[in-house]
Amino acid sequence: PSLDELVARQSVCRACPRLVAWREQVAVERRRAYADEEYWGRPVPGWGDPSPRVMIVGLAPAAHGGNRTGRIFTGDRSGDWLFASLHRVGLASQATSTRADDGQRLLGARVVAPVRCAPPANKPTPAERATCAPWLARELRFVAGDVRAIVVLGGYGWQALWPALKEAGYGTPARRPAFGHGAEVELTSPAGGTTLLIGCYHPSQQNTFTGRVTEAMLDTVLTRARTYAGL
Ligand code: DU
Repeated sequence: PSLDELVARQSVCRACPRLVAWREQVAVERRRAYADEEYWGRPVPGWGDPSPRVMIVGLAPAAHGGNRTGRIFTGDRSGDWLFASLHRVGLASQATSTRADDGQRLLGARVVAPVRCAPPANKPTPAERATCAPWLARELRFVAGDVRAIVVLGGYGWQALWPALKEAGYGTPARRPAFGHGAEVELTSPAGGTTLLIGCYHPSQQNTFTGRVTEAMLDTVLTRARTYAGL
């Protein structure tokens, strides 16, 4: 199958009953500001460059963000920070990402969530994370020949990514290093060569409001990924 086919298949997955119920309930109830919009209400696949040098790994779609617009990090506050930074460092064509038809393009980058359905309280269960991992592994395997750097937004993604990396054929250190902002691990790519894994604090409102993560901190990590990847 092609990457397009993989994207199509993952967008109709119904493997996790709790997540299916939640994503659809949110899509019916909606937030007042979006009452007139048709919500996507399905799994949100990876998006961006089909041959990315830089892969960005989040957590899960936001109920009224990706679960509404159908494009990951699009139409939510975390995405406002992420796409603005991607644009500043030259990995996105526009500074904002508001809807699937806004013309935004990622330049050498691709964004993916390890859990593809919006979870209640933004907290997938360990079982849901394990059920979703093969989608991420397949996508990683597809793009492994191009990917040189993987940026992981938050400790959750760091944990979730690990088994998928192994399943995709990456060589990983025996012990998983601790997550931290700017933490780096060199992986052996299944395509040969080295892929750099970099930790980055998640631009969630909790982190941006408190100043735990700043624009400069995001720009620094994304620039490191871009230059390591030869872009
Ligand atoms: O039609 P297309 O150029 O293959 O793009 C499909 C889809 O992927 C569109 O939302 C733009 C996005 N995209 C991107 O962000 N970066 C690329 O390099 C290629 C496509």
